[in-house]
Parts: sequence; structure tokens; C-alpha cells
Amino acid sequence: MNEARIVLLSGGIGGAKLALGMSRLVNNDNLTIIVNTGDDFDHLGMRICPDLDTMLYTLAGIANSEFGWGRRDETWTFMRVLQSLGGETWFRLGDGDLALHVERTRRLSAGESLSEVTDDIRRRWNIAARITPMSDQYVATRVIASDGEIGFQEYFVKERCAPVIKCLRFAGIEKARPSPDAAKALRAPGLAAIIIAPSNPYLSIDPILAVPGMTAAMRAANAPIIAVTSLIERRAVKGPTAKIMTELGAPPSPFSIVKHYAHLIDGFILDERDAAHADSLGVPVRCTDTLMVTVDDRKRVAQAALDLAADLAERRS
Ligand code: FO1
Repeated sequence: MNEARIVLLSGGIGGAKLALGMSRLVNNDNLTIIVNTGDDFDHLGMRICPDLDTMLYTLAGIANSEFGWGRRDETWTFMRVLQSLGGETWFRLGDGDLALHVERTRRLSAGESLSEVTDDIRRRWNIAARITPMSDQYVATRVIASDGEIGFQEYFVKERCAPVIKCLRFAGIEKARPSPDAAKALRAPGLAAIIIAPSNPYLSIDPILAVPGMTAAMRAANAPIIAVTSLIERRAVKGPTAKIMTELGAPPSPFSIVKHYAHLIDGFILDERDAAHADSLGVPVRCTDTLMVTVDDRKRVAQAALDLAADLAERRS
């Protein structure tokens, strides 16, 4: 088991896949996952934390792999009855998932921090890796579209990413600080690598990097910072990523991602299908098949990131 001390920055689905791979490679006492909370929103009187929940469900082995969010083996009585009451059902909440939102909202209202609640849940679900929100202060990603500003979930789920994005803002970011566990993990001696997971750089990673003090703590950690591509040039990029990047003025390609992180990263994991571009990215690159379907795929991508970090650390010493 690799004893390297690792920090992983992650959004939802793509990041959780890499986190699972990483959790199979390193001693999980040394693995801290800093999760985006910009997707969080208050809905039906509950605080909902989608990226934290995707991470919790994935590492607890109970994620719904069909949807990419929520629990597997879910039941939908709550949704059915809510529909019959004329309630809002555009954001689908399964009965098991609902228990998490109700209990977390109760504990937050009682004064517990999001970090405390998250850490207690991951322990109860026997997750060895430390999962921590990027901040305990509420930050909400807001989408400024051509016809006005809407919340992230309204954009992503209710409007199915149809609005044209003009820009994003992270409401509340000025008052946010890195969560205690995030700050502690980045300060820990002997950090081997800080890895930026293959989540959407603009929607899922930028809120984490925008937390005042976060990038300074990352740089001060003096560990190689490695980003894993969330795009494969040759592959028709599914879902909203290509549309969102184009609307934000970044052509949907690995180049855009490297350029977006250029000020921060020491290395980049590129998909082997794009290997021909490796030398023109302007940053040390390691190529691998970054498609993550099986657990072995996830371990392969995680190992590639660890290997690149080790190479770079060796060159530094
Ligand atoms: N995504 C959807 O596209 N439709 C949904 O109805 C939906 C419900 C949902 C419930 C709980 C949860 O934790 C996540 C949920 N998501 C849903 C995903 C959510 O929009 C995430 O923010 C995205 O996966 C982006 O990170």
C-alpha cells in the first residue's frame, strides 16, 4: 500500500471515480478529498450538497451508477406523493437520499458545521478517506445566462443546461475560508501530491480554487499539483461540457484545460488519444487511457497521477 499523503480536489461524478481509484492505491489515512460545494442549494427546506453526496455514496459503495448521482436501489415514494401534492419534483430526491438531506439539514440548523456533519457521515458509512467540503461557509455557484441569473441546479437540472452561459459567479465566496480539514491536509508535512480530479474545471473545480486562501495553501504545500484531463479531444464530448466551455470562450479541448490551470499546475494527465499534443501543452505530461469505466480504469488513472507527481518531485529534489 502506497503511504503517500495525497490531497484530491474534486467535483461530483468524474472526481468521485478518480477518488475511488485513489482510495484503492494509497493508505486512506493519508487521503483527503476536498469537495466542491458550489452546487449546494436550499430546496424544499433542505440544504442539498450534491458533490459531497456523490463522493460519500461512491466511496461507501452505494452510488447509483446509472444516474451518476443519488443512491442505488432507491425508492421514490416521496417524489410520487410530492407530485400528487403539486410540489416541485424537477430535482429528483429518492427516499434514502432524502433521509441524508433531512438529517444533515437538522444538524446544520442545530449549529454543526458542514465539515463536522460530513466527517460523521463518512465515519458511519465506514469510509476511510477523509472527505471535506471546500469550505464551511455557504457558497452558491450562480449562472449568469443571456436572460438573467439562475442557480446552478436550476441551470443544470431544471433547464437542462439550455440557457447560454455568459459567466459564472460564486455567491458568498468572499466570506468563505478553506474548511479546517482542507487547510490541515494542505499544511501536512510530506504531502506527495495535490491532484485536481477530472471534474468540470469551470463549474466544479473553480469554486474550490476561488475560496480565499485555497490556492495560496496549495502552493505553500510545496507538493506537485497535477490536473487530470476531463476532456478527450478525439472523443465526442458528451453532456454539457463542450457547450459550457464554448460559451465560456474556451474551445472544448485539453489545451483549454491546461491553459485554465496554467498558473497553478506542475503536470497534466492527458488522454493517450491526444498523445500527439503532449509536447505542445507547455507543461510536463503523462498520457494514459483516462476513460474510467471499471475500478481498474480508475486505479490506472490515479496511478498515472501519482507517478507523474513522483517524477516531478524527484526533479525538484
Ligand atoms: N441531476 C439531474 O440531472 N437530475 C436530478 O433530478 C438530480 C437530482 C439529484 C439529487 C441529489 C443529488 O445529490 C444530485 C442530483 N443530481 C441530479 C445531480 C446534481 O445536479 C449534481 O449537481 C450534478 O451531478 C453536477 O455535479
